[in-house]
Order: sequence, then C-alpha cells, then structure tokens
Amino acid sequence: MPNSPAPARRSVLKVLAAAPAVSALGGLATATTASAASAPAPARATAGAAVPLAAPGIVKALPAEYFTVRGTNAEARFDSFGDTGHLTPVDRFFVRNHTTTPVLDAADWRLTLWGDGLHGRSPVHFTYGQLRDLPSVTRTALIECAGNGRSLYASQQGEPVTGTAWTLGAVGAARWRGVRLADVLRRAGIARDAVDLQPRGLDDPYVSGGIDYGRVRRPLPVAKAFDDVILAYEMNGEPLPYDHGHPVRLVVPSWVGIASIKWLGDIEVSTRPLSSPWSTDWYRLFGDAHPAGGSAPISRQTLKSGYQLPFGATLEAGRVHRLTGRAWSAHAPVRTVEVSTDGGAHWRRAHLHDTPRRDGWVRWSTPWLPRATGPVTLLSRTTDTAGNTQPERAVHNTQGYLFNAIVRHPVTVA
Ligand SMILES: Nc1nc2c(c(=O)[nH]1)N[C@H]1C(S)=C(S)[C@@H](COP(=O)(O)O)O[C@H]1N2
Ligand SMILES: [Mo]
Repeated sequence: MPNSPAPARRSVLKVLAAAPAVSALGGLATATTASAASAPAPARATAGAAVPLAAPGIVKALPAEYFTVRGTNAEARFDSFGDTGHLTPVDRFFVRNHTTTPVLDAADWRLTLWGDGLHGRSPVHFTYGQLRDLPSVTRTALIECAGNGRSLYASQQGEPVTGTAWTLGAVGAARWRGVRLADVLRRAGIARDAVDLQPRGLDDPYVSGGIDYGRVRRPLPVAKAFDDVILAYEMNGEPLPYDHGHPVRLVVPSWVGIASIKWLGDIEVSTRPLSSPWSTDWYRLFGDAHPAGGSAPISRQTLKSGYQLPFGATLEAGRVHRLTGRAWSAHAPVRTVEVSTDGGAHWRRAHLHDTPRRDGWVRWSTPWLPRATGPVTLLSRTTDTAGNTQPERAVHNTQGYLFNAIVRHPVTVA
C-alpha cells in the first residue's frame, strides 16, 4: 500500500471501562446512569434491579432489562422490543464492537479517500462541515449482525459454531440521515474503472489470539456503493451516538452489519479487487455444505421472525394473550407471517401492523387462548414477496452466520 495515508486525526480521549456521562451529544446518559457507571458494575444485575451492566468500551448505559452484555458487545433484548415502535431507540440499539468505542470529535474529524481508483489528486479529504453541506438523504434501514441468531445453531440444531452467542437481538431499525456515498465518490473523482472500495474505521486495531488484524475494514463493491449506501451522521434525528459510529458511519442497507463501518476514517478506492481478514477469514461460509476454502464473502442478510417474549416465559391458561413479534427480510418486503402455537401442527396468519418495505421490519400480533397447561413451542415463519420463506433448519456454517430457520420458542402454560 504505497500511498496509504496517515490515519485521520483522532481524539486522545479514550473510553474507559466505566465512562463518565457524556454531555456533548445530550441524552446519551442521565445523571443516574452516570453515577452508577462510575462505580464498578456487577457482571450481572440481580432480577428486577435496574443496575447498568458493564461492557468494556461501550459509552452508553446498558440497563439489564434492555441489554445482555456479550464480551465487548451488547445484545438488545428482543423480548423487550414489544414496547418500542417501528424504529429502535438509540438507548435500546445493540452495539457490536470489535474493540472499544473511540470518542471522536466531529470538529477535528475528516474523511480521506485515496487509491488508484481516483483520477487526479489523491488523497482527497472531506471535513465534517463539508459533508454536512452536501445534499442530505434520510432513510430507514435495519442494521443486523451477520451472526444474529447464531446461538440457535447450537440450541436448536445441535451444531457447534464459533463467535458471539447472539440470540435474536443483534438487530435494530433506525432512521439514518447523511449523504450518499455516490455523491462523495463523484466529488472525489472516482475513476471509471474503479471496482472496489475499502472503508476503514478509526477504532483501535483488532487483536485476537496474538494476531493484529489491523483496523476494521472490509471491501465494498463500487456497484453497491453507488446503489444505496449512506455516510450517516444522524440516527433517529440525533447526531450519531458515540457507540454507533460518531461522527460518521456507513449504512449499507440490507447487507450484513459488518459492511456498515462505524467511525469511518478513510476509504481506499481501487481498480483491483480488495480484501481484508473481514472478507477472507470471516464473513464467508465455511463447513461441509460450502465450497472448500469457503463461499464468496457474504453480503445480503437473510430473513427472520421472532416473538417479543422471553424464552421460557410462563403464560396463564384459560385467557386470551396477545402475542407480538417482528419479521424482516433483506431480500424483499415481508408478505406474510404465519404462527403456530402447537409446535408446528397447525399454522395461521398473524396480523401485520406495518406496511412491509424492503430494509424495514413489520410488527405482527396474534391472539392466543391456551387451554391445556404444560410446555408449548411457539413458532413463527415469515415469507417475503420474492418467495423466500424461513426453512425448518438453517444450513450450517462453522461461524454461525445468516441463521434463517424458524425459531422454536419454548413457553409454559400454567
Ligand atoms: N469501525 C467499526 N465498524 C464496525 C464494527 C466495528 O467493530 N468497528 N462492527 C461491525 C459489526 S460486526 C456490526 S454488526 C455493526 C454493528 O453496528 P452497531 O454497533 O451500531 O449496532 O457495526 C459494524 N461496523
Ligand atoms: Mo456484526
């Protein structure tokens, strides 16, 4: 990489394990969570107590009723999404961090574009102010980790997988505002024969098992970049929060979450295909059902549905319950959601409460009057307008990506 630029300037302020409340953006942490966060938090909160959990390097508060901490990551509790609307509020949105959230200042941030895929001058810089002066676009899109649902390979299919043991909460929907990546690439002078980009984050290099993999980066084909990718600086009407990529992140609609690089610092523009460990070692499908050496790098997410109910919940017999959930597909708008309250013997349609759109999800509900007591498996199955439907089993891959099977949700009627 002969002309790799120096990293963009970054704040020397690093997030400590117990970060103080951040006031610059407003609303990130309340006085209560701030004082609680300054004392060492227990690994797990006791039931009922709203003690914030600690995840090393995450700035925002992680109350136990909304999050499960998994290593450096915070999974949103899908079972608690019932009281959220179509959009996932920032204080309920999952965080996937390879290292720690860097606290960056928009005032000294700049984006660098470089590489042989730019004609003329390279590198090209954009300050935060210059980005804000470009025409803006606003759109709703899900961010979903490629490994969302991963733990179900083991719990439901008896198949071992590596990686963060997410249940269904590594997903959220937000309203993003920013500029089209296409506009920035044109202004930077992208060459006609550029094929690949490689956006890279300003967070610390990712070190695992003694190997330094460098900063988080992953190739993005120019065709996708020109289609619908956004450089986002707002999330749900607020400046992008620290944990979600402040001041600017990519939003790559309908693709696996790793494509949506947070704390964006630079983008290589290349006339040759690019690669990184995030396109060679990870985010490919490995295993018996896949080519030796792995599949092509994964890109589009899959489809899922789930009940907004804890696993193992107890429901009272002899009264009508309103069961609720969400369904989504990265391929096409959701067409139907079917539910079964008898382990799959009978299916009926759930009511949909949102207009299905690509890159969004639909809330659904179904009434249920359980009569007999005992254990029951609830199922839900979504089908999209392109004809994709959730299968009984997901095709195994060793890293547990793209789980799409019907989730078997155990409850007890008492
Ligand atoms: N710079 C950087 N970008 C990143 C990551 C990261 O660790 N560093 N994690 C990626 C992954 S794996 C996912 S799933 C999404 C999660 O976005 P969120 O934390 O805003 O929910 O960010 C992606 N972008
Ligand atoms: Mo992810």
